[in-house]
Amino acid sequence: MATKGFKSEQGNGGETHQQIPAKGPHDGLDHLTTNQGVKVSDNQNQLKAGARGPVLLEDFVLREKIFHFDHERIPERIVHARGSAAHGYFEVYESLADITKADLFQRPGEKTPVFTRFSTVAGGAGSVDTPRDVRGFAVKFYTQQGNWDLVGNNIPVFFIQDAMKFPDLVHSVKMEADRGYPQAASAHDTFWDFISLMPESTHMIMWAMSDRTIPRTLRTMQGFGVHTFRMVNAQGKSTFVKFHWKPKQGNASTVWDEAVKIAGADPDFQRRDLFEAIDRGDYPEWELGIQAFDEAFADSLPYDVLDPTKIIPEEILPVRPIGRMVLDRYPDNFFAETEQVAYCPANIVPGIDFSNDPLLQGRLFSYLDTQLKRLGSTNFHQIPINAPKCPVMNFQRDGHMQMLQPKGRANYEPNSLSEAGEVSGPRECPVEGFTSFAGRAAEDEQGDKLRIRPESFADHYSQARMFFRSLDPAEQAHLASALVFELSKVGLEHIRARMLSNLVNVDPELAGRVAAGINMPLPKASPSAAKILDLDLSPALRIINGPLDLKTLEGRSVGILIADGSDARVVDALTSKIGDAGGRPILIAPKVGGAKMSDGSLLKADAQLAGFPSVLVDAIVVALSEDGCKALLNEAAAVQFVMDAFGHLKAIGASEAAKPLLDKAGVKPDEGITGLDDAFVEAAKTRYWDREPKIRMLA
Ligand code: HDE
Repeated sequence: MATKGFKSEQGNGGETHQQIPAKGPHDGLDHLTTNQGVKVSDNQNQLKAGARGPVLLEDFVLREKIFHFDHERIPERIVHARGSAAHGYFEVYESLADITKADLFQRPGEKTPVFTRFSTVAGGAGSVDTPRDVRGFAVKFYTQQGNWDLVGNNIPVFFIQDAMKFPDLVHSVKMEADRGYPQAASAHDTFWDFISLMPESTHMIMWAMSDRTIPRTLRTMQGFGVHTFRMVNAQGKSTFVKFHWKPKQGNASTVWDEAVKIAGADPDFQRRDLFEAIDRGDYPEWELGIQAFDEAFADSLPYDVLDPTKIIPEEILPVRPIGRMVLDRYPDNFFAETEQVAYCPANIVPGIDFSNDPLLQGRLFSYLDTQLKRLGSTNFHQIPINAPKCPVMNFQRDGHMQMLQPKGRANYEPNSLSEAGEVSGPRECPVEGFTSFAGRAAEDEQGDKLRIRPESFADHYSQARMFFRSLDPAEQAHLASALVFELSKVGLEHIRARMLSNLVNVDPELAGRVAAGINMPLPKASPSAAKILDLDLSPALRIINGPLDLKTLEGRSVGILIADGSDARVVDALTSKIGDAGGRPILIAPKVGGAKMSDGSLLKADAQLAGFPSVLVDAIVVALSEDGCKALLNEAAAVQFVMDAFGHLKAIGASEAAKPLLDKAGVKPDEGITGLDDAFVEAAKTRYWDREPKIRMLA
């Protein structure tokens, strides 16, 4: 059968193509090309022998396109695979010349560009944003002296004290080896088996089970450098430092049920939030602070500052603010920037140095190694997102994907290849070049080769106890309930029992609550390698009623439920008041096209009710007429909208006519339940923790 072919206006999208104006060589339009720069005439059809005939191998346009597509993925990060990032700047407040010679800290007001990536740890790159998990908080400072990476977390301590245990920790938390689940969750046997056998993880477990690991947004979490680092000044004097990032937006977390529901409603909730905040000019900001101290202070503490399972409470050593970071630009391309960025704790600049923290020392090896695996070439530093913004000059050459074309003969040093017989090319700089802090090794910092932990790392429980006892009672209940939830997912009873024994060391009352929650007898305390101390409490560790629990609408969102018959004037007035208070009103209606208001006008909605549950906002307004309410009483999404807002302890402002819906959703009056007036705008600035014991059986 002879079939005539038709040219590329046909096929899928053929009609659209017909509408595109014909392009000629000088028409000023951008033309598709191959990667060799050859213009492509037809991007719809393979090259065939006849209209219905076989495809020809010589179709280099097709083969190049498919070849490139086939190789689009690179290995995802083994940990911290799922992340979101943004560009911005760091601005230093005052000169820190007294403690560091690092160039970025010398001139007040000077700005240094940064690229910051936030991540979860356990899940794959395609996992959800809101599992219970630690968050990575990695900042690349592109300083004039080279890149400095502060690769931290949103929790100031870590699970383990020695890099030797990291692969074991990560294997235990990732999906189980035989069954391939659960993804992005610590609530399973292998994790708790490992944890219960590693008492050094107990302090971190307190943080991991607290509200810190279910942050509301990336903008509302703290960051920490975790390890003790050093700053070194021009005179060579070293000061120990711990780094802290404090969000200007305040600290805010979700409740667990909410985090779980967000995962279904919007798996990209936190990534979207970061993008949208930057997009509307509400730039997220953090203050960088340091706890600076000397050896004598370190020696005075009842724990070791080289032990990454310990903090120095702010009440003992206040955090000195040194600058601020503003994130004001979302990446142009997710893969090129967020995926290819390569952080490395070994990237430091003159004026900053390491401590002997054995976990930090292990990390110094790992990251470079992982970059080679992921990015496939030793030249990954040439990728724009990784490239320093200061000159890079050396005699390193060649390698996969070399982007540079060095000129001349000299590719070694020393040389005498210049015409005058002098060295050609860059040379070392003893004055400004990086020199490691030499220090003087203490007795226990030298000696025989040993695989040993210092005795000063032996206390695994005192700070865990301090953390738990410092929390607000509502947070303590969340923490205990999280332990109950996680251990309830553990099948092997001996693991649960062993974990309970460790918890007795933290706080017998906590252990009792958890034991009751899983209905198991409370075992005896597990042996402790060191005496457990009752350290002074640190209220600065709280989220709820803590120093960063800002009662504010700034940067927060309010979902306003409207339907046919809603009062346009009331909705309008409330919308402006929410906006005036810095909040973001989001109109939600049964149909996205909008609702017909009582005055006959059509008010367009931002979101459709069935696709926008109240977990996606920080407070809700139910602005319904009698008829509107009556109609929505038969809409499960409306009942659930209100029920969840109540259950997640959010403020609810409602019209009189909406009362039947509130009743159906089980809403009981309290301080957070208001009318549609100014009282709502005030109420929406916080959550109602007192409501919780009335609606949820917490441990
Ligand atoms: Fe990491 N970690 N880590 N880590 N880590 C990685 O590097 C590693 C640790 C942290 O957004 C990997 O490029 C070891 C502590 C963040 O790209 C890998 C040890 C802290 C990120 C690696 C630790 C972190 C990573 C995987 C124990 C908080 C994501 C991909 C010795 C202070 C950075 C990569 C980003 C990523 C190794 C412990 C934070 C495999 C061996 C402690 C925020 O190299």
